[in-house]
Amino acid sequence: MTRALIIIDVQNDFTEGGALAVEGGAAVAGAISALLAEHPNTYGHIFASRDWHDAEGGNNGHFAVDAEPDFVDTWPVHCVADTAGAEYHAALVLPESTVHILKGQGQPGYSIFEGVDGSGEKFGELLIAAGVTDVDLVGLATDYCVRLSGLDALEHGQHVRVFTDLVAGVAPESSEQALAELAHAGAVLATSELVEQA
Ligand code: VGL
Repeated sequence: MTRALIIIDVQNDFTEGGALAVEGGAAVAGAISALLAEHPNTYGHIFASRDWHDAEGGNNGHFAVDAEPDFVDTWPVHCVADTAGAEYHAALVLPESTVHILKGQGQPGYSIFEGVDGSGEKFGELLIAAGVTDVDLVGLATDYCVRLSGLDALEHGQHVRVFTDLVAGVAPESSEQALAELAHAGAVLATSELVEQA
């Protein structure tokens, strides 16, 4: 069994004060860093994604252009590549070995499986190359990018645990639904206290 930690979109725009702030986002950033500090040797592989949208063109309908966002399919402008909003939250402290994944260039790109590393390698290929069989999923937002990343991971045959104390969502109801859907699809919902448990 080879387990990876997957950290979804812990970025300034998804945390308090950002363009698409998720309540509790900053706390999640700090709590993930605390987990990594307390368990520095648990994960041989750590992947962190960032939403990395184009400034122009609406990213294939993802940004509400000349309209109000509906906060389901269309969103305020957020996480534009190379802007402060797209940077990791300052409280997220990542080990040197972290593999950084970018997604959403010109498209919604909710799932980390739509992302690539700095050399353009697809995330799914990187997981396979690393021999990863099990993933622990944390980050933002529960009801969108965490949800779709988790469902994709299950489809790719991964054993998936979602640490429910290390995620935060856009809305309470859709976040609850997302966790229920993930559990139904085969994910284990756990708290990060179980980090050392196989
Ligand atoms: C996300 C809404 C819009 C996310 C991304 O990271 O969950 N949510 N774009």
